[in-house]
Amino acid sequence: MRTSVTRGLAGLLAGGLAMTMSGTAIAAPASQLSTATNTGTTSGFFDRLLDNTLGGLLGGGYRVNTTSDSADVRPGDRICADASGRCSLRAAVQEANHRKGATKITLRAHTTYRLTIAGPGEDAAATGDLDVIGRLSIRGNDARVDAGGLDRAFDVIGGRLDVDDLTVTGGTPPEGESGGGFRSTGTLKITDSVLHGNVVTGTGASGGGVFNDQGVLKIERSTLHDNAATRAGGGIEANAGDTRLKTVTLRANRTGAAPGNGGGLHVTGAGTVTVHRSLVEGNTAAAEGGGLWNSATGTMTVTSTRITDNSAPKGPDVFNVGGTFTIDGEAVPPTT
Ligand SMILES: [Ca+2]
Ligand SMILES: [Ca+2]
Repeated sequence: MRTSVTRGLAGLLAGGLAMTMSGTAIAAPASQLSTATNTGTTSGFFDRLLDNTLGGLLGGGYRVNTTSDSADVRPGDRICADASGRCSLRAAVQEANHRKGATKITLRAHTTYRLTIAGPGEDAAATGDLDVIGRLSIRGNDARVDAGGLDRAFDVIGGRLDVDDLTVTGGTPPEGESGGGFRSTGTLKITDSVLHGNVVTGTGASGGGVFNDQGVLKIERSTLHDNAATRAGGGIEANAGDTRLKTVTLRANRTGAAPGNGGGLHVTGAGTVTVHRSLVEGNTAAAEGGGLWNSATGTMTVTSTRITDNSAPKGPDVFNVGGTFTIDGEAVPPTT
């Protein structure tokens, strides 16, 4: 806040416009007012101010206005601003993590946001993946987040993330880590989105698209295609927890070769998985369950879903170790 006020006063002295909100002077530096290309017009600037300063202060959320991958200069002051005063996706996530309530982040339509700040193994969204500790929703407007192979895209650490109308690609965490696009120990909901080209490698690496680590995962009206994992769950790995898919396409995801189970989706331990009105097609596993793989203690309930053209040496479409696995009410016996 202090930074903002200082910058504001500087702007005032330089001839910028100012306004007052709750006794705090918020000024528009002249340099920003005159930057027509990126800020639009004076009213564009104030739109941005309303979105990212007042919006942040009042709880209205943040509108991302730069494709730069840049950190917030002062996380926790409620103002989404990198060093150049712009609100990046990373800065918005950092601010959202400091808020108690839910925060809405809106992306520019049809725009690619590429993560460029290396540094995996960091959990405050400052480097590498975008860590979600608070509660936030991202309205993608058909935008795209490309993790650029530096790390996974999103890491939900006990928080809640709702993602809508977003493509997530290029996620690759360090070797041996799970969750290429998303890793979640919290609550993750993905709607009207596409996950493709996310890859996890190395021993134990599972969930090329999504790794639900004992959390709650809901995916609706979305497609996961061409994601890959070394261990299991080319599309999705459910490590226990609760996983619900509705109107989801799992296509051409793959696992291999250690051990290489569950090309489309794999559940480990006593997880609950429901798959409704979906398509599981053309996924590949190096060993078992090209489409869906259920554990000895897992409960997998599949309804009104087409499972076709998947491939694996054992159980090309589905593989059941011995848990409760039903397809349209019919029990799937343990695969031998
Ligand atoms: Ca800030
Ligand atoms: Ca991180």
